[in-house]
Order: sequence, then structure tokens, then C-alpha cells
Amino acid sequence: PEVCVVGLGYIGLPTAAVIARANCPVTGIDVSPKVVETINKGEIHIEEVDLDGLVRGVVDRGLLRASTQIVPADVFVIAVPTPFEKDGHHTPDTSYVMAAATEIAGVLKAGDCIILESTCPVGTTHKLRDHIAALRPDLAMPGLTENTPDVSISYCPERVLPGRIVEELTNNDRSIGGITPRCARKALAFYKQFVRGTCVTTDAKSAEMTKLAENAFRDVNIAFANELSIIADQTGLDVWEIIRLANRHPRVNILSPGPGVGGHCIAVDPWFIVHGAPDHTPLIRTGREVNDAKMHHVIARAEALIEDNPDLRVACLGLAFKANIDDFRESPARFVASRLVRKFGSRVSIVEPYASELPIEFSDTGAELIDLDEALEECGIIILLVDHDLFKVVPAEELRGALVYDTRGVWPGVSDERVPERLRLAG
Ligand code: SAJ
Repeated sequence: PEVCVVGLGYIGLPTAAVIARANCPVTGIDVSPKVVETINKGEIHIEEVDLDGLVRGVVDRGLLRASTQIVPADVFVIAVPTPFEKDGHHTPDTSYVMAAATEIAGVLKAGDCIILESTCPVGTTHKLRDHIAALRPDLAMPGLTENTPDVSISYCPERVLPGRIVEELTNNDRSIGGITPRCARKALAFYKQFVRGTCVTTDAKSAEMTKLAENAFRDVNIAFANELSIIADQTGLDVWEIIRLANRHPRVNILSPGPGVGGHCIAVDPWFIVHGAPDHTPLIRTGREVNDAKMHHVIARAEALIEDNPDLRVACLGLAFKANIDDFRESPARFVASRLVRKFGSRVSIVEPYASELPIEFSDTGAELIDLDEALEECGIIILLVDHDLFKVVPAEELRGALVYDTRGVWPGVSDERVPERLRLAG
């Protein structure tokens, strides 16, 4: 089939490229002329493992091209963002999805298949169907006609992990939720062409909730770990030791505490559930609040450490929202570091191997981006915020003498004995 992927971001572009690799001609649509131009040159505007070669290959073979204008196709895949509205109430903003639907409605024909992949509140796929039905009364819509519908509409959430997107796009199992079972079967046949994982069909609303449940599950579980780290901190215990021991239980698997939860999904999607059922979501809401509060706990801990040692230079290790990626958006590490820099100015330096310059909020603060060696040599306080592999391999000897606040537990081997001055902060 001819495929049109609407939205060429972190999900849309890899998805378009993987579909094209399966020999389906793909047109990728993006509002940004710059993004379109970059992709048509065979280049990419985002960093993701193995994506550059993949995109270059399919563009060179003429299987992927980008455009700012929607084109007719047999299958439309929507992968646009669903942020919050700016109302301060975590209201999901589905306007990009509806705008994509408007575009698609303009070129839609009988026999076409529309697939929504963006993370959405429950009911969005039906709203999309109603939106298109209003724009195209000439087409029979699934679930609204007694006869065979002209088009099929499904919800098929992505569940790929940044840093492993290309691999997980093909290998992960997928939930495929149709407005009707027939819609689901149509989408299933499409995904079978490039997904090696098992594709399981369901209804659209169940697939929408499944996606939100997956990320809320992770958020709540990280919140448990973060709460534990604060309790351990208060009681002078080492949370990493406790988790290591507890996880030896065959039915216990506690996740890792950290300086908070970042990224574009785990810290956002649980709110979509809360927003849809505000009176029935005390656990999911509290999980969000616990994870956000952890960020402030880390800031307070770090501030006390820096204030108590006024002669020492400080290095914050890491700005990315998680390990081994160069994505600094929605990052607790970046938030913590920027707060410390604003308070302590040039006393604080930043080490971030994935950055070539500091983000905008660090300008005019006097803070510098330095390399790891300089930090280890010059800084008496080391605040580890991201568990990049580069940091993990620093041997205990090199930390000797420094006050270390390890928010990710990457240096468990660093015992008090080997680094007598090491400050044992729990997390
Ligand atoms: N984090 C912790 N402790 C942990 C695990 C993660 O503090 O034990 C933090 C990370 O440092 C990061 C945040 O949580 O700040 C999120 O990282 P992540 O690796 O858990 O997840 P994402 O946001 O990169 O991707 C998630 C994945 N969802 C799940 O694992 C359930 C991915 O499969 C989804 O496709 C993605 O969200 C998405 O797009 O929804």
C-alpha cells in the first residue's frame, strides 16, 4: 500500500522509515519545511540509534519522501504530539490529532485505513472518527453505518523506548484497537508487514487505555522507589542496598530511584488517566506528585551540601532525561542543575558528554560545561544526576576525597571505607 505518516518526530520518522524498509512507499508529512528538507536530503533532525542509516537507505531507494502537504494514500498513520493544554490542569490537548484528521479528510477515499498512534485520552479515536464523519458525509464511517463502512479507523499505540526505537519498532508486541473488529483486522494486516512482535487486536478504547496504563504503571512503580529513597535518606539507610536485597525476592522487582521522572511520556500520560477520572485516581495522581516532589528533595539535599562546604567547587553530572541519550527536554537532571546554577553561579559546573553547549537557561549564570576529567580533578562536590555509562565506569579511586551525592546509585561499589569522605546520601 501507499502510506502517509503524519508527524515526523521521534515516533513518526522512525515509523515511516521502518514501513518504507518493508517496501511500502511512504510519504512523511510534517509542518516544518526544515524537517521536510532535511529528510528529503536523506538526513535526520533527531538523534536515535541506527536511524540515520535507515533513513538514508529508504530515501536513496525512493521509498521515503517528506512533504508539508498531505497526499492521497491507502494507509494514514498519525504520529503527532498530544501535549497538555496551557490551562495548568493537565488537560490533554488533542488539537494536533484533530488537525491531522482534518488534513486526512481532505484526501480520504473509500477503502482507506486510518491509524492513530499518538498517546491519547480514552475516546479520542472515536472523536477523530466523528470529526472526519462531519467533514466527509459522503463516506460511511465505522460504527456509524449499518452497511460496510468505506474507511477503517484504529488506535495502535507505539511503545518504543527512546534509544532503542528502531529495534523496538519491529520487535515489540503491539495492541491494535479497531473502532470495529473489521477495522482492527485491517490495521493488523498492515502492521504484519513490518512488525515481528505479536500483534494483538482489541477495541479502540481498550487500546487507548492500555497505552496509558503501561506508562502509569511505570510511573507509579518509580514513585514507590523514589518514596523509598526518601524514607531511607531520613533513616540513614542506603536505599540501593535495600532494593538490591529486596529484589532477591522472587516476586519483588523495585525500580530505581532518581532525581525525578522525565521524558515526554511517563511524566505526562498518567495525567491523561487522572483527567478522565479525577475522583477515582488517588494512586496514579499521588505517584505523579511523589515523582515531581523527588526533584525538589534532590535540590534541597544538594543545596544543603553545597552551602555546608562553601570552599568546594561543584560538578553536576548529566543533563539528559535519562541515561545514554542526548534528549534534554523534560529532564529532571536539567531542572536540578539549572536551579543549583541559578543559586550558586559559577561555583557549579556541568558535565554532559551528550551536549556541545549548555541549554539556554544556563547562559549568564557563569556556569560552564566541563569534561569529566576536569570535574574529577577540580570539583570537591560531585552530584550525579544521570546514569550515563561514561559516569558509571569512573573507578572509586577517582572519587576519593570528593563529597558525592549519587542520585542514581551508579557507584554502589564505592564504600565508605574506600572513599572515607564520601557522603552517604541515600538518594
Ligand atoms: N526512571 C527512573 N527510574 C527507573 C526507570 C526510569 O527514575 O527505574 C526515569 C528515567 O530516568 C526517565 C523517566 O523515568 O527520567 C522515563 O524513562 P523510561 O526509560 O522509563 O521511559 P521513556 O519515557 O524513555 O519511555 C517510556 C516507555 N514506557 C514504558 O516503559 C512503560 C516506552 O516503552 C514508551 O514507548 C514511551 O515511554 C512512550 O513513548 O510512551
